[in-house]
Amino acid sequence: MNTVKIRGLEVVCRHGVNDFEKVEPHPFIFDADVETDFFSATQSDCLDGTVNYSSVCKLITGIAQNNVFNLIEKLAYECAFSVMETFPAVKKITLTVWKPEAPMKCRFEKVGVTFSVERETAYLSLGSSMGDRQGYIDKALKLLSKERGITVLKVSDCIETAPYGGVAQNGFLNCAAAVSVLLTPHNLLDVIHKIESACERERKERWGDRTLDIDIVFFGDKKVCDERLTIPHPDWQNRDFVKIPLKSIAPHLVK
Ligand code: A4P
Ligand code: MG
Repeated sequence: MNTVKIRGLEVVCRHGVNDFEKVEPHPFIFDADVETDFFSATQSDCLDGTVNYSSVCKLITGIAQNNVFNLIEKLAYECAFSVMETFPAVKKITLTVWKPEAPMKCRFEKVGVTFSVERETAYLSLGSSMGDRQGYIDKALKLLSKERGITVLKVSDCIETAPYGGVAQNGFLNCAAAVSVLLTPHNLLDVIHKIESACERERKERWGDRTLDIDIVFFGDKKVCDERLTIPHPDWQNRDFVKIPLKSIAPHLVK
């Protein structure tokens, strides 16, 4: 990956937890590493094949000037997310906000925060075996697409599947979805749990019947293994209810 670098972009604006900081403009300094594949621009010598640093600076300046936030964390998040949402060719941004005139009674050069956002394609497996199964899956896909930082790219057809694992009794409706995400795997899991709750999911027994279950099968080529999350999903290769829908939208992932 190649990097477009911005250093020392100064914007005079109004952010801070104190009331006077929201009134009196003061300087903020932005550094950004914008990762994108600009090889085609090296061949064409045209701006089309890269990310225009002037447009990125304009976007950051506008967000900083047109909002009033308490925290530089929030300012960094809004700027980083907006760059990712505005420039689809950006794979990752690492953005630092410095506040050289933070109101502190001590000598310091500057304080700041760094926030990173990376674009990944994740593959989800959705299943329902209770109530209005198609309704729950449709609602889940709608809620996913409403979430900031998630774009639903592709959805497979739903298939009827027999319960797997010996606990669930009902027939399942299963499908797979490809989503572009600007979230970490754990942030995506939190969103999934929120959507499962909105679809009346109750966790009574593991592998039991459920209104909605969403599993993260892949998250780019990242591997995760901790007490909350295992990616790739550990058992996906043994499950036709995952493999068949997944193969229809991402044949390269399933042999
Ligand atoms: N967790 C760990 N890794 C992941 C991941 N990659 N994606 C953790 C999502 N969650 C992950 O899940 C339990 C915990 O797993 C989560 O809190 C999360 O931190 P859960 O959804 O609460 O419980 P569960 O779904 O009963 O357990 P599990 O292990 O996720 O089971 P599966 O693999 O989802 O299997 N038969 C058919 N035909 N179709 C089905 O869709 N589904 C299951 C459930 C059984 N039989 C089925 C189907
Ligand atoms: Mg599950």
